[in-house]
Order: sequence, then structure tokens, then C-alpha cells
Amino acid sequence: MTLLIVAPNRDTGAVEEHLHRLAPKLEVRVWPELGDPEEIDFAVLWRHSPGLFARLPNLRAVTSYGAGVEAILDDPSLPEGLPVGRIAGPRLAADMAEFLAGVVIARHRGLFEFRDDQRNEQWRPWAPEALPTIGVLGLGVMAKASVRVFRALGYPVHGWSRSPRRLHGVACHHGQAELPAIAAVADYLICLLPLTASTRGILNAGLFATMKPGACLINVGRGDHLVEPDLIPALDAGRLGCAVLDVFAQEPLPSGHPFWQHSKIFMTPHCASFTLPREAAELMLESYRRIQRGQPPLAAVDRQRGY
Ligand code: NDP
Ligand code: OXD
Repeated sequence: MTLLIVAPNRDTGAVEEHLHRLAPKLEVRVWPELGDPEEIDFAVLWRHSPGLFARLPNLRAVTSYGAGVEAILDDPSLPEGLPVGRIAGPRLAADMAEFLAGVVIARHRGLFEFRDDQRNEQWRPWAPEALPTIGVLGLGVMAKASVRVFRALGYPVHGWSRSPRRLHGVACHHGQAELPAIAAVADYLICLLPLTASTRGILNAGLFATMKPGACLINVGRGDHLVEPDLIPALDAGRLGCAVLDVFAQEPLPSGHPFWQHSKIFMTPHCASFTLPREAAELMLESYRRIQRGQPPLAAVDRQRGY
């Protein structure tokens, strides 16, 4: 009975400590120290190298170290029928809400401009008259927490999902046919979709053409939701007013990439929300215990649907 953590380039020390404190008898191994691979029955993965599953013959389930599961589902060595879960706890969702409210408020209230004014010793009081309309693509765990914060601020909120949803205080849209409707009303269009075959490249010139002129695009989903070459022309033409990007097709963003220096792009290094060690350890352990009881892991994903 052994739990394996595979998260290259991520410091897992604190998670290991929490796991040892919560379950002193649980054997935890951290990649690349596999030990006897036959003893490993549960794995927690973040950006693992494809092909890993061929080396773990006795896995009973696997979970993503974070909310996104595309790296696991895209691995051709993933055994058919192996249950896949994810870690998308309340703290992760609250972090996302805080981040999104922060960037929207900073732009809406002109905080970056006030900083410039301060440097230039200029006194220019100003406040927006209208509240911004928020459009959220995806109405899952992350989006629901964020929507609650925007609603508490009194902002009109629209949401978009694959299947019909009802959320208190949110104008809900669903399906491809209703994507232009949400794009047309949003001053801030936020991508909180999982990366699947049907959402890859969804943030493209065609969508930008349906957006409110000057609106701000916020991508906290995955880098491959955005057709990167379409973004700068839309910003330069004023079609979009700005873009806030937390995720990129290649991470870290390569040196010399045009996004680094663009004045209308505000970037953060994939940390809009970050799986905290304590919450991660508790949820990993809960999933592990569920597996021992013959139940699916927490937040089990539908492998056919892709999220
Ligand atoms: P969930 O699985 O809880 O929700 C996904 C939502 O997307 C659902 O509402 C679903 O619709 C909707 N959706 C999926 N496919 C489509 C489609 N084709 N058309 C319209 N709507 C669709 O995901 P989470 O909220 O937990 O996370 C979403 C993503 O956010 C993650 O996969 C990850 O990529 C990203 N993320 C990024 C982080 C960061 O730090 N940047 C941190 C955490 C997550 P329906 O309700 O009908 O099923
Ligand atoms: C993610 C995460 O999926 O950090 O991006 O959880």
C-alpha cells in the first residue's frame, strides 16, 4: 500500500510532511524514487512524463495534483478504466476567486494608472460609474467560487457551460450556439474551462470578433485554450482592451516571446490559484482512503467527457 507523488519541478516537501503527520503509517514515495513499483497502488501526478503508467502495474487509481487533468488523460499509457480524480478543494477555488476579483478590480478601478499618477505626482480623482459585466466560460468548481465574489460586489455575471446550469444570480448560457451571447455582453471574459478536444483553441480571432470592443480577456484555464497568434493583432487593433494571462502553451513562457513585452498584456506565472500543501495532503489522503474502500477517488472525472 504505497502512494506515489510525481511532480517534477515542484517542491513536495510540505505535502509529504502533512501526509506523514496525518497518516504516519502510509508509505509515500516521491518521483524519481520509485522503489518497488509493484507496491504502488495510488499516484498523484502533476506534469508527469507520458508513458509512466507502463511502469506502475498495480495502480488502483490516480489523481491530478491540481484541478486540471489533461496531462493524465492525454497520456497514451493510461490504462483503460483506471479511475482518475483531481484535487480541486475549497481553498484552491477561493484562491482563484481572490485572484480574479483582484485583477478585475485593479483594472476596473484604474489602480495601475493611479500608480503611474503617483510616480508623476499627479492628483486625478476618478471612479467608474458603471459596474463591469463579468462573463465566465466554465461553471465548475473554480468558477462557482469566483462568481460568488463578483455577485457580492454587485457585478452582473454571465456564465457558460456545456450542459444547462442554474446558478443563483447568474445569467446562464450553454452550448456552442450560446457562446457569442456571453462574449457580446462581457467587459471581462474569463476562461475557466478544462482543456479538452472541444475547448482547445476556443479563445481565437472568431471569438474576439464577437466580444464587446475593448473588453478584457482573462485566461486562467490552460494555455492551449488560446490561439496565441490571434491575441496580439486583436489587442493592437483595439478589439480587445487587454489580456490577463496566467497560463501559456509553453510554461515557463520562453524568453523573447512577444507576450512578455506587450503593454496590454498582464501576465502571472500559472499561480492564479495554487494547491496548498495542507489542503492537497488532506484531499490526497481522502482519495487514497476511498480507493482502499473500493470507492472512486475524490472529484473523479469522466474520462470520456475529458473533465
Ligand atoms: P470543473 O470540471 O469543475 O468545471 C468545468 C466547467 O467547464 C463545467 O461547468 C463544464 O460544463 C464546463 N465545460 C467543459 N467543457 C465545456 C464545453 N465544451 N463548452 C462549455 N462548457 C464546458 O473544472 P474546475 O472549475 O475545477 O477547473 C476548470 C479549469 O481551470 C481546470 O481544468 C484548469 O485547467 C483550470 N485551473 C487553473 C488554475 C490556475 O492556477 N490557473 C487553477 C485551477 C484550475 P458542465 O457544467 O456542463 O459540465
Ligand atoms: C491547475 C491547478 O489545474 O493549479 O492549474 O490546480
